[in-house]
Amino acid sequence: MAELLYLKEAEQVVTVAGASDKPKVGEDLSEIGVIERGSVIVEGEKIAFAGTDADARHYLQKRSGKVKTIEATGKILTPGLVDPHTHLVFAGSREQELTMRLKGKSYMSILQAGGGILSTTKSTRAATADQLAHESRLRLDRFLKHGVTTVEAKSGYGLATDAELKQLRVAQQLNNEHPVDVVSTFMGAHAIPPEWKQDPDGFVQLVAEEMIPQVAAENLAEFCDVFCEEGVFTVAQSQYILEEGKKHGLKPKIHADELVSFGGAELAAKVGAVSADHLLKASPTGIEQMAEAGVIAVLLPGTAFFLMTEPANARAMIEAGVPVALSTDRNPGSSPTESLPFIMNLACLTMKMTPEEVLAASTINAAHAIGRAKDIGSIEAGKNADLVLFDAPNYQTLQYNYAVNRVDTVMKAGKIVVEGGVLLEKTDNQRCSLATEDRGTRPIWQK
Ligand code: IZC
Ligand code: ZN
Repeated sequence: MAELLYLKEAEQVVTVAGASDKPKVGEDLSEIGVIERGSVIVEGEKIAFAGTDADARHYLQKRSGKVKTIEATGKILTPGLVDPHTHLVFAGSREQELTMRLKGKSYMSILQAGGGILSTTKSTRAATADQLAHESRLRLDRFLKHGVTTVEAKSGYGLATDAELKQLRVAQQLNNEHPVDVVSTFMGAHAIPPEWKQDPDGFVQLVAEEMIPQVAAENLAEFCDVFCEEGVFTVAQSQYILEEGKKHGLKPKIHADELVSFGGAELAAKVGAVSADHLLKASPTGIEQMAEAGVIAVLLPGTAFFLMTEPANARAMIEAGVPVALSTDRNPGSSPTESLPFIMNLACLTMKMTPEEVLAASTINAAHAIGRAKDIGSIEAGKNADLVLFDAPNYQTLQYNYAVNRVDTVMKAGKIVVEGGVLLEKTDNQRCSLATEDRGTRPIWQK
């Protein structure tokens, strides 16, 4: 019989329980099910029990076999954090764009001049699958050290069939190899590549007629996403791609209303998207329609912070009854961070979400945004034992002591993978531990 793991007497266990069927909305977003002096018992890969420590001791009396105890005194226990929007798999670096933006250039003007997404596309096309896997593994390690146990990962730096498939195969490989679970999204419609600049509709057709069927046939993605934005893909092009994706079993997601109000939120409601992401400029009508259609708003306050713009109106969305989730948007141009806890800080400090709301938005609602709420996102018997022990006396401290990583222990599927803030197993054995992004635009082998 499997040994039981007894996470004993945390100051608080934040369960976020009771919302596995539907994401949390409105006032319910603040109901995070805190158990004071709580304990959790893990059996194999699953949570067997969550409750007060007194009840945990009763539970253990009825069980035979070995029990390993992990003292949680002085710490709080939460579900493993879930990041529902990343551009994980890429090569290259764009740190020079920060200086360009500081000097007044906009994100979109850099893209239109052939930089931005197109710069990352160039380096990603040139990289081998092994290089991409190596670089992305390092990012997954950093996610894990920040308490993130599941991430979504988009393609969209290939922008040609083979290169898109290469990115998605790497994401699938990482899902199999790395402790962090990786849920894949196909995003061939991320930008118009240079070779299609004169014929954007031709590229849209390529995405719909060639890429989507191959991605679906190889089972390489669960979702289909589009960068629906002025100067990138129109509402009509986005709708066409998302509808074609649906025909092949890919559930729609949308990069919506990030830079200008463009009808992205409305389109999300119309196509029945699982989520609409960004929404900095979403219209009041769009927000209303999302609430009616049950589209999850994945908010990315780190992107607004890094692009030095106003964040999304989270309060209006919560009041309208839109389910809200949070994410890093990890990518090399507009949000180069793996710290979901810092994004949670920004959600509080720049969007006025409360500590309770950010916890629900980064766990159960984020799990809903990637179709995983039956298995992860809350601490309940039967769910996967993806858990984080934070070195904090209460959950409010995670937002109060901002920009500090208080992750002590991370458990993934019942196995301890981070202890004392340190990753227990090296996931990558390559000699050079730097990704091209960490090396900067002049790779060290060229110096
Ligand atoms: O590489 O700039 N917004 N896509 C849409 C991104 C940001 C990623 C990037
Ligand atoms: Zn994105």
